[in-house]
Amino acid sequence: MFPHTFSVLSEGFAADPYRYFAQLREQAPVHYEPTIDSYFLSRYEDVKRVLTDHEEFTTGILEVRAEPVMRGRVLAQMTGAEHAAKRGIVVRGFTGRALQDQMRAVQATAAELMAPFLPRGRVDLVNDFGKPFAVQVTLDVLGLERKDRQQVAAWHSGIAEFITSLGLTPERRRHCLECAERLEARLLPLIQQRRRQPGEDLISKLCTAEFDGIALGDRDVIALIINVLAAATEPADKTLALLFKHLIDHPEQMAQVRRDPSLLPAAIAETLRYTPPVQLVPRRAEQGAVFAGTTVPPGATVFCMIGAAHRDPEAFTAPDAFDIHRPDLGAARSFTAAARHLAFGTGLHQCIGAAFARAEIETVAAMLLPLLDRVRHSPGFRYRESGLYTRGPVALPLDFTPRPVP
Ligand code: 2IO
Repeated sequence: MFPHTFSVLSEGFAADPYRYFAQLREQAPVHYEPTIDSYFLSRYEDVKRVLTDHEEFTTGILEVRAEPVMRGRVLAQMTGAEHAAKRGIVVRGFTGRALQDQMRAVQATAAELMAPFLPRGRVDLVNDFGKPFAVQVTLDVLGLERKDRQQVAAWHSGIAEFITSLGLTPERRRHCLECAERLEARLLPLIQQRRRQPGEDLISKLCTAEFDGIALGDRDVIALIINVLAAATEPADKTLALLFKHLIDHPEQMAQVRRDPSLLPAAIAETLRYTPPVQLVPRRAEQGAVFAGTTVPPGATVFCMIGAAHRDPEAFTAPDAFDIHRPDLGAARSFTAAARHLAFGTGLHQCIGAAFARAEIETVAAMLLPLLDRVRHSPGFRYRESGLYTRGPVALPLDFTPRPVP
């Protein structure tokens, strides 16, 4: 039957894509999906090639997949001197002193959001904690007001839906574009104000920074803000919940991490390998290409299947095992350009927020682990994930030993 009746758009694949990855890599490593006219690559080697050969495989596809909701061009679409200069500006917003301040805000936010659940001994790590946490941290980084959280969360959902969907109805598309337009209208006066009176936040830095004599215009700033909003928010709650799920499901490794918190970066890196929250990365095959004997035509849309590549036995030994000690993880390099896993992509456009993401998840996990004593799945819970592009638990209800608010 496979691969003729197989579809990445099927209910079976949506329920558990991991069940299909081996067959895909072996029997349909270049899977064509006719209704969306796109090719899905599942082998590590092919995915790596697409992400590193910038001449053959470009980010041109983002003109249609991202630009309409980013309201301008994002870093991933740029190349050469412009890319280097503007990337430099954004990097400075996420390193050194800035990163230290951001992590202090992460701690304060995590403590505040978890407090009401501590005496109850029960929390849904996705819906009670992770989602508001992810949005709040992003607001703090950008310097947006806390009272806007619900509104920004709603706009974020629409924007994320646009970027991550494989086929939108015209109605949904209109809704997503409206979210982006409303957010843009909110941001414009704010940008004018920060240009006059800059603070310590990322928006102020984007407004005032110069790199090699290049400064950012309003269009650039808007697109970068919306990009940071989506990229910092969308995968964060998923990564945190997946980390806790895997550690709860592997009690021995949970005990080791509790005893020795210096293992946390490896546990986070292995979570990103085992279950990457961003499952798909799109590119355009400019001249066409041949993968594993299958030809992809010029101009074709190809999706790199990060989750499938991470389970490729050619790349990782015993890939279906969660093991924070695996020697081929390269834990020390996992949040750098030398990472073996591809959860942050690789090559020229590798995630600019990788170090921030690591610090954020490490900070919140190091805080929560001692607070959530004997943490376990709530009785009767049936685990479910959703999302083909970004993917994570629908919910993660946990029980733990109740305690007074510290
Ligand atoms: C708009 C899927 C949220 C990014 C794109 C250029 C977004 C870009 C990504 C990740 C996560 C998103 N692509 N971050 O895959 O900035």
